[in-house]
Amino acid sequence: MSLRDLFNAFDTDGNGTLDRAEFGALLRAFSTDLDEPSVLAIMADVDRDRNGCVDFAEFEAVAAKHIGAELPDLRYLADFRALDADRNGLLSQSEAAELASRLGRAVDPNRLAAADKNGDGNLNYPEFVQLMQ
Ligand SMILES: [Ca+2]
Ligand SMILES: [Ca+2]
Ligand SMILES: [Ca+2]
Repeated sequence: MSLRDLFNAFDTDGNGTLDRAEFGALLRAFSTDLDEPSVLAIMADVDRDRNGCVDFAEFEAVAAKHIGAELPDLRYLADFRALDADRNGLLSQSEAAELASRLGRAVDPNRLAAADKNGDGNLNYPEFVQLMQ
C-alpha cells in the first residue's frame, strides 16, 4: 500500500481532498488521545494554501516529515475503515464487535480489551493491527 492508497482510504467522499473530518479520522487512526484542538492545529500546519482541505501534495509533504519513508503496516486498513461505521478513525467497542460478523473472525473479548492499550474504549489502527495478528 502506498501513501496514495492511505490518502484515498480516508477520502471518504472520494473528492480528492481530505476535509477536516476526513483528515481528523486519519490522524486519530494513527495517534492516541488526539483531541479536536490538536487536530485543528495540525490541519492548520498541513493546509499550506489554507483552503480548508488537505490535498495529496500537502499530505505527501507532511507525511514525509512525520512518517518518513517507513509506512506503517497497512494491510488491514481496508478492514479497519469498513468497520469504522461513524468514520471517526477509531473503532469503538461496538464497531470492533462487528469484526466477527463482517470478517467471520471470532474475537475473544479479553483480547479486544487488551488491544485497547490506553483503555479509552476505542481501537486506533496500530492497536487494531495487533489484534488482527
Ligand atoms: Ca474528501
Ligand atoms: Ca489545502
Ligand atoms: Ca468509529
